[in-house]
Amino acid sequence: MSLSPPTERIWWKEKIPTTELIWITIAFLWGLVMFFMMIYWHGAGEQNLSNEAYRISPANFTAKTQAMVDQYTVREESGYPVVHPPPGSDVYLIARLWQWWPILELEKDESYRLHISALDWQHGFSLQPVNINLQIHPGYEMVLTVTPDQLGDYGIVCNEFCGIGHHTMLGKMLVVE
Ligand SMILES: [Cu+2]
Repeated sequence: MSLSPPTERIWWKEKIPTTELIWITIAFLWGLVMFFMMIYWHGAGEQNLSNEAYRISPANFTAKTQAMVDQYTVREESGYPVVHPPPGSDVYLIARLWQWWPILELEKDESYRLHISALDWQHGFSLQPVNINLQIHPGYEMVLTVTPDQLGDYGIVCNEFCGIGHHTMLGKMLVVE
């Protein structure tokens, strides 16, 4: 069966039925409410990350991360350097096939500038169990000001499918006194 044309030639000038008009009005008003709630929640909802993004080359990002690792590594854990940078400093985390590198050890109630970037392709940063999620792209760094307020070992999983080793892409972040 082929499509048949509307019976009325000027179909777009037909009167809108009352029930449809009511639904259009409700949907429009609700859309308006949600639009302003979006702005309100950004400040009061404590659910949106105020992250910044900058262009950076993978080589440049690697160099900055390596410099931090060279200077502040305190020990090793299963082949990964554990880095304890000074409070207030810039800390770097690399996402690549298939690891989060290095392990960052941060102090409780101190602020850091956390930079995250990918060296190869897209990965998803997901901090567990606090559920902080960011998309990580090569060529861009995500920068967050973080102040960890609870002690513990946090897991970092990749939640953006990135190939055969995706499920093994686990990292760690430590918050200590
Ligand atoms: Cu992945």
